[in-house]
Amino acid sequence: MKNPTLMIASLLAFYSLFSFAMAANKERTFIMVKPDGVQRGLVGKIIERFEQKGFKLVAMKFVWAQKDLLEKHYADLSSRPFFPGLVNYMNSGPVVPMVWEGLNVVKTGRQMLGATNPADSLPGTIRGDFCIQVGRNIIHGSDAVESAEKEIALWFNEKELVSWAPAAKDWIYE
Ligand code: DAT
Ligand code: MG
Repeated sequence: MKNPTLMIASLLAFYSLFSFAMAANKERTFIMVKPDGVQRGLVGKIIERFEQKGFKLVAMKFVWAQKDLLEKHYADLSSRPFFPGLVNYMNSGPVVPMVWEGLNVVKTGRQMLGATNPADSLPGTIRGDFCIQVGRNIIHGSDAVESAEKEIALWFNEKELVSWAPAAKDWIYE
């Protein structure tokens, strides 16, 4: 390629495509094992699903969440009749909030969780395999990139989001 302008333009195009792809791989979602998942000893199995898929763990903690945090987390549902019961259930024991990162992790994460009501969750999904009723559906996952950002900021501060490169990344992404 003899034309320097063309060469620079090609390099720029390559670089922007490359950084676009890299940014896509950095999508994040908020996943939380609910109190029933913790009490039933399913934390390890749930983490395993996300790990074995190839998603990257960015943050995790073990907390007994206060009601005001849970009310904020589920603020969109505050007018629903099941809201007080939902907050009580979420406050009935410790939970495991996590941040997972990867290509399309929000949508794929929701697919891995299965339908909200375990009666409709397909076998092979987390809810489909491990629970029976909507009020004991063991896991939360963000439903959109925007809600994921809000939820991550609600449960974690910037310093708790760990920056690291998994050794397997070049074997997960082409
Ligand atoms: P999801 O958790 O799949 O995002 P959601 O945001 O609509 O579902 O509701 C949050 C939680 O509230 C859900 O995981 C379980 C509970 N919930 C939802 N609908 C319910 C209902 N009709 N009766 C009882 N609990 C319900
Ligand atoms: Mg939801």
